[in-house]
Amino acid sequence: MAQPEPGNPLRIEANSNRVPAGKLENGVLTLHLEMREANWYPEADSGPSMKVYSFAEEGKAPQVPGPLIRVPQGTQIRVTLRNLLPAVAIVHGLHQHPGDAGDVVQVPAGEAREVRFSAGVAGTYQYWVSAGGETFGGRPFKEDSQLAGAFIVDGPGGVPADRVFVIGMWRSQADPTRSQDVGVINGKSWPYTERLTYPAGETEHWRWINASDRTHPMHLHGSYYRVDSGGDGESDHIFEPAQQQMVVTRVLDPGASMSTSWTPLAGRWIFHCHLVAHFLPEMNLANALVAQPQRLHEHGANHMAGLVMGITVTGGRAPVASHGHRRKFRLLVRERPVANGASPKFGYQIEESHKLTPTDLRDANPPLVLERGRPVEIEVVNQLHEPTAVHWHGMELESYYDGVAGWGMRGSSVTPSIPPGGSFRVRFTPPRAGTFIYHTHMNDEVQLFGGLYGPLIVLEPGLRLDASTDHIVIFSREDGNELTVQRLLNGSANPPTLHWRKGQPNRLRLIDISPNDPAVISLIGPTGFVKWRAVAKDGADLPTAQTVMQEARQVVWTGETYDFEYEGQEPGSLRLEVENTSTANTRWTIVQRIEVE
Ligand SMILES: [Cu+2]
Repeated sequence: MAQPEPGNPLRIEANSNRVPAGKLENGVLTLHLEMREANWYPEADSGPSMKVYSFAEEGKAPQVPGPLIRVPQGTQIRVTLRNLLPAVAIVHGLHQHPGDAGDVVQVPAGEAREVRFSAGVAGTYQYWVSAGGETFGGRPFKEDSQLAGAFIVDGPGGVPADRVFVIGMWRSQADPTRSQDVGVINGKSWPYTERLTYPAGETEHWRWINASDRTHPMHLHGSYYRVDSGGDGESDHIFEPAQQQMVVTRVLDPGASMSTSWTPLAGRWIFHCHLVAHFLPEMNLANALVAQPQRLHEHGANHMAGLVMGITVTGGRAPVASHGHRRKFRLLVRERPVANGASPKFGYQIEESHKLTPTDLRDANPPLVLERGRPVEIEVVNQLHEPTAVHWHGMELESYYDGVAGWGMRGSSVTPSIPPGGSFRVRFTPPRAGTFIYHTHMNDEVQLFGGLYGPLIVLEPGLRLDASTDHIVIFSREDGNELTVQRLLNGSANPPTLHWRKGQPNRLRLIDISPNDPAVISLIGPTGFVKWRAVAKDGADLPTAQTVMQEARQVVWTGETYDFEYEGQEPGSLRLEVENTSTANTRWTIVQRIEVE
């Protein structure tokens, strides 16, 4: 058994989840696990470290995430659990799946236990431990937060060529008004997360497991990914082909898993949690461990930290079918006037044919309305006193224009941040019609809270956005201070009454581009929720089997868009309500009245 030298505690290795732990013989997996305190290096291997509780396979270095348990369906599993921690360890998930969340094993400090069970049904699961640290929603987030690992059961047909990624978070909460978190993917935080490299066009399979106490809307830049399964840790649901969704953002609640398929397009992409609090540059160990975290203004690839993966896809890109002249306009990034001492405010204006939209910067940012297949050149003009960058969220474009400064590339050119007074020409051809977002991808805690976001709508050629039937419902939140926070629906805390016509099909384009907040968006008539039909998710039309009529109530997380169709058959009053989820401490609601006439 590996023993730490006095004054030289064991070092935790990042676990890339490629090699299964234990010994598999004659249909039996034998695995000896220890739980012990050790030094964790979530950033560089030579960087700062902190003590956390971790799992080790006996005789080997401790790992974060814990050793990978991966077996064929039908395997018998024998695990010994030796607890070298100063607290009782309550071990979850080491049982047959589907399983019961209440089926746990308690291992007192200094003791060992053995569990024997059969693997159960094929799927993506996890095991995790609570060992006396603080918890949120039952999940630990402090010293015992990294005691978790992937548990994969493979179906008949062998081990597919996939990758397994475990999301972990350690949170200090030294200052409850700020997030002082260390977020890791397979044990490392950006820019130290594993770099993935793939050839274009070959489908890749991933399994993602959320072993943290927080929800993460996981967003892919540059193309869609398919969600093949979704699990809650105890059971895993494999979707029938007709029920698989193509998304750019999928929400992983604490304990949840997903398996995905992705056909990479050439370029340099990121896959990341869309919550600003989970990819801030401040999200590092040095900041997490102090009472007064420092605000950082990092540039290049270091303008992010935490839950970000970088992916390089080699090869060429097929051109998008296009028509018409390249439409050219300018997008001005400007400061909005604010009262002395107030947080800075920013806005976007479109300048096209010598006309500014909106003319008044205090108005909501303009929707960018583009045409499918029509090339566009947008000159982003930075009139701020700090660098900025614009991400075209959901758009399938070349990575150089994708807005991730210091990472996106074309040839040997790396996407620059746009300096104050500078500009950057973005070129792309939208390949599909749908509901997207444009927003800052730089210094988000200031710029996104300050207002740098807007709807990006792509229409079929020849159509125009008819505001009487096509309704953008964009939810956002401005200002980081809890006391002065403004939750906004279409840029307003008190949106004006809308007038719809009876019997007209209406399209509602739901967008959440708040920094960190889920929104429940619903359409309510005199007798409760009305019915609407789902038509698109993240800008991609749903396959017919998924375009179902349903109760008009949708949870939308940061970085998601949903399109619904509603046909008002009767005159009368409706309410469009945006509120937070019922699990939040403080409740808020924004109501917009709709008169159907
Ligand atoms: Cu997150």
